[in-house]
Order: sequence, then C-alpha cells, then structure tokens
Amino acid sequence: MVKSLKRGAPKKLRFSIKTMPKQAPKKSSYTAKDIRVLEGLEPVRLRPGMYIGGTGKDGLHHLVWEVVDNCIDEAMAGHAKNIDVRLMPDSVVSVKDDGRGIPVEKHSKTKKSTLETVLTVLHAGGKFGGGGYKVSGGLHGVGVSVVNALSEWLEAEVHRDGGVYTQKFKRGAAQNNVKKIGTSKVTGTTITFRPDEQIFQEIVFDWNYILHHLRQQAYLTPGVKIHISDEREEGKISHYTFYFEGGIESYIRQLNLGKDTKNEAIFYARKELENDTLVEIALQYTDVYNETILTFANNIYTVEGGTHLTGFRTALTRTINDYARKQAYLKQKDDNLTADDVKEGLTAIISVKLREPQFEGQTKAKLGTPEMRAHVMKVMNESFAAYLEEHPRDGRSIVEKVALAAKARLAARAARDTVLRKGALDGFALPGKLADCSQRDPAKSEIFIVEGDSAGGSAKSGRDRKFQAILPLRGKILNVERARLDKMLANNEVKSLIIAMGTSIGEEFEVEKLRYHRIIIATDADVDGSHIRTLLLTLFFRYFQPIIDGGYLYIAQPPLYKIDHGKESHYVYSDEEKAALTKKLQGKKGEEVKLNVQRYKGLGEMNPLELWETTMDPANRVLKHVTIDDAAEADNTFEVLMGDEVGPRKKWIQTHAKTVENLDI
Ligand code: 0RA
Repeated sequence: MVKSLKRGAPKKLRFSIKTMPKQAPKKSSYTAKDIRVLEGLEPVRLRPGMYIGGTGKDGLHHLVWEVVDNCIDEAMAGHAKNIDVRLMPDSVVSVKDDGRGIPVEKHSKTKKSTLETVLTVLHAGGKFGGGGYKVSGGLHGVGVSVVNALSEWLEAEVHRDGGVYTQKFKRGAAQNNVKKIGTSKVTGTTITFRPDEQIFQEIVFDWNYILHHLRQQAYLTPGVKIHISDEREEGKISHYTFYFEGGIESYIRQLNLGKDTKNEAIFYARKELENDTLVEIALQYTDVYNETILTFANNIYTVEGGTHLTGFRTALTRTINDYARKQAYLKQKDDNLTADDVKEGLTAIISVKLREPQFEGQTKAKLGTPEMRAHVMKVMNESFAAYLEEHPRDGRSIVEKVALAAKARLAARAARDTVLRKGALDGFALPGKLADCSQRDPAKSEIFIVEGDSAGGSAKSGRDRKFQAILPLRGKILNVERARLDKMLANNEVKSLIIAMGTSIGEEFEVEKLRYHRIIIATDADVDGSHIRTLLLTLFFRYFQPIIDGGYLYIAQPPLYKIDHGKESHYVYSDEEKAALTKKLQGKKGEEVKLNVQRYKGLGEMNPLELWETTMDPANRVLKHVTIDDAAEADNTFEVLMGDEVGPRKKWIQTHAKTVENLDI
C-alpha cells in the first residue's frame, strides 16, 4: 500500500488568468470573522482556473472528483470501504465515506477544529493526519478547501468518537463552530455542497461523465465500493455500484470482453519503488488490429501519455524481441519486431503513483517526470520477461500475433512501394468512372463523391459539367468493415479517388496537386450512407489531413423529403423541418389539406433536375464544411462502432445506456 501520495495537476488544467468569477464577492457583505477566514480562500474565488482548471464543465466536475479523491485516499490508507455519491435536486451533491471521519478536535496550530482547518485553509488537507498517513490533498493537489471556497454552501457531517458533528459554510466561510448534534456508533465523513453560480457558467452535473470517471476510479482502487445515484428527478432514481476486486486486471478483462484473447492469463505487475513510487501494469493481447492503452498517473488519466508510456513501449518491444529470438520464433537475421507491430491487438493499462508528478502538454495530461521512464522500463523488463518464461503458451500466442502484424506491415509496405513506383496513383491516367469537369483551375473545380451507380447517373446528368466532376463509388465494395485501413488503400474504389484528386498518398502526397478545391461527399441518408461517410472521413483523417486543414472537404446535405402541396413543391432537410412545414401548410387553409410527402432514401431516387436543384446547385445547396474535429470523431466512430473491438463498443453502449448494477467481472 502506498501512502501519502501527493497528486498533481488536473487532467485539463488551463492556467488562464482570463478565468475570473462572474462576480467577485464583495468584502463588505462579510462579517469580520468571515473576512479573516476568507483571506485564506480568497485567491481561489478570484482565480478558480488556477485551482480547478476553469469554470466550465470540467471545473464544475472537478469539485466532485476532489471530494471523492479524499475519500479514495482514506480508502487507500485502509480506513474506508464505501463511498457514496449522490446527485440531488437543485445541483446539490453529497459525497459520503465510512472512513475515520475528519478529526473535530482543536488543532494546535490553527486553534480551530481540524475539520474547519481542512475546509478553510488551502493545502491544509495533508498536514493534519496522525501517524504516517497524510491526505494527499486530493486529485488536483488542491484539497477540499477549494471545493468549499467555490460552493455557495457546504455542509460537513462527521461521525467520529461516538458523536455526530456538523459545520456549515457559505462561500468558504464558516457559519458556526463545529457542533455535536448526536451520537453515532459508526465513523465517516459526508460532504454536501452546492456549487456557486457566481463562479460557474452552469451548475448542471453530467451523469454519464460522472459514471465514466467513477467507474475508472473504482478500477484504479481495487476493493473500494463506489455507489452513485442520480436522485435529481423525483421517482426516477438511477444508481450504479462499482466494485472491482481485480483492479486494472479487471479493467483489462472488461475492455477485452467479447474479443478473442491471445494470452489467456492477463499479465499483471505491481512494484513499489523508492520514494513512494508505485508502478502497476496489466496487459493482454487480442486478435483485433488496433491498440487500446490507458495510462494514469496518480489516478489521473494521462490522455497524452508521457514518460510512463514511452518506458512501457520501449520495454515491451525489447522484451518481445528478446523472447522471440531466444525461443527461436525469430531467426537472428530476421528484422526486428517494431513498436508498431507490438501495438496491434494490445490492450494495456499503466497506472503509476508518485510524489509531485510533473504534468505537461497542451492539456496538462502528459506525464513529464523523467525518472518514470526508467522505472516503468525496469518493472516491465523484469516482470514481463518472467511472465513469458512462466507462460510459454501465452508467450507463443503473443509472439505469433506480433509476428503476423510484422508480416502484414512488410507486405503493405511492399504493395505501396510497387504502386508508388508504377506511378499508378499520380493522376496521369484518370479512372474510367470519373466524369471530369472541363474546367482545369482547381480553385473553380469541385468533385462529388457519390454512392452507387444510380446516384452517379443522376449526378452526371444533373451537374454543371464545366466545373463539377462526379466520381461514383460502389458502396458495398468500399464498405470493408473490420478491415485494416491499409487494405482499403489497395481497394480499387479508393485508388480511383486518390487518382482523381491527383495528390497521391503517403510520402508522395502533395496537397498542391489537388485537382479540386471542393471535395464533396454525397452519400445517402441511411445507415449504409453514414457508414460510407464515416469511412471516407476516416480515410481523409488518417491519410489526407492537409485536405481537411485546407478547408477542401465538404459533406453534401441532400433533402430528406419532398413535400408536394398543390402545384408547389418543397424540399425539407430534417424531420423537424418537415413537421414545421406540414404544420404551416395545414394551418394556412385552417383545414386538412392534402400533402404528398415523398421520402428520399437515396440520391439515386432523385431525378437529375431534383438532384441539381437540391444538392448540387451552388445557389441553393447546403454544404457542411468538414473540420478536423468532425473527421477525428468519425475516426473514433470507425474504431468504436465499425471495428471489431468489442470493448470500446460495449463501453460506449454501456455509458449510453441505463443499468442498475455493474459489479466486478
Ligand atoms: C485529515 C486527517 C485525517 C483524515 C482526514 C483528514 C479525512 C479527510 C476526508 C475527506 C473526505 N473523507 C475524509 N476522511 C478523512 C486523519 C484522521 C485520523 O488520524 O484519525
């Protein structure tokens, strides 16, 4: 058990001096006593961003994380087993634990009760414990006093030494001395608070966000039971209990649920090193193509990775290579297995704990502490090599999987080299199915990527051939679900697209050679259409980012319905629009009028004129400009919903669904 871990900066800490409370509190409204107390917390209210990262959604939720974190510390020190988080009406949250209870007796230094000190003195959290145990100061190293400072009101209830004690605060200022209000046979702390509307832009908590975070915390703190309930709507209570005996090993099992696993025994290592440093690693290979790797430092999710991750990758690659050679799975002369090869099918979690971690990167979500690289490498080198020796069957499956990835990598490279050498992608021979425009100036030219031959036919007839080119793609062929993206590049449809664009791909890519400055994806408004759109966006995201950055990529917005009303025809682009228009047309006459509503399932159902009028004519059409965020999201959707990685898909579905219990698996 590692005690006294000081935690560092928040996941998303933006040190913005622009972040100011909407209204700074007026000192005059406080009594002399309040001012004395507030002096300590005033900086928090003046610059909330410095303490919780901001006053938006993340900052608001940090209040909850901060309190829960103190409870987790109490659990990690072996004193608490249960944490209960309740979202109550009117943005009130309460967080309860069954730990020792914050001490209520007078503290020798501050002459106030320890409870009041912990809640009103910045960074006081850790200094007041007895024995070797210190409260870490919470997830963000700021302590519960920050939560107190940023709450309209906060109430602490402590069960300790046979009594029940409470104390109330307003905007960080104590309203009374701690008082005994009853007797109790149990121990624990309950902190109930309402975030201050003067500080936060909005004080509505996001249930799914909280669920996701607390589930993750439960995995990272094996043995602690976290119960969460949403009691904000009367008669509609949802609740979850997260309890994972197996810690990050359980987390791996959950992520790999439903996938074919390569090594049956999940690899798990845990090592305490000098200076209260702890390294925990769990991993398992599956038969999927991509990698799922989650890294944490002091229970903070480090999205951007950092030194713990690089240490892990280096050691993993080296250990697998050493083992493969030693077992003669690789011949001496064979190429090394690369870091990319060992990624394929890997599910891994790295969780490190350390004193005073350094966070860096754009979102302060990258571990910078240099020594951590060597620490993780050391743990990995020793334990993973031992694991492979002790589990020869699992070792063999892992090496086989990695070797297969290497083979595919070499084959893909060879294929790409041949294609590039032959100059097949550089645009000299335009594909047969491209109906090109006559215009040669890229700035004035556009290309519609349409789905299927029938839409292709309508679009070719309906277009203005001077500046509009049409490239029909066979959806079915393109829709290579569960395939690697590099397979897609070998696909004829994709090749046609690359040749038509004229940019080539990979090292040969040149955005300056783009033949059209508007690339318009025009797929149908159905499931297949959205599949293909996701796929194309993913392709652009991974291989043609400069096209997105240059603002050249668009999505056409064809209408969903045509509504005929007497001699008038209207096109509508959404169900809401349809409802509104129907209401308007019905209302005109004050009686039932006959409307003929036609739903367009595909672009191919429109005749050329309709297609021109609604979707292609620059004077009328609506185009959605694709941003890098749209494309990144598509890429993610591609991974989660279309890939064969069941873990994230399950997770995605779970976080978006309501269930009651979610116990260890
Ligand atoms: C200061 C000292 C001790 C415990 C705590 C604070 C404490 C804080 C929180 C916040 C939420 N739950 C908490 N539980 C405990 C040590 C107490 C002792 O030595 O008995």
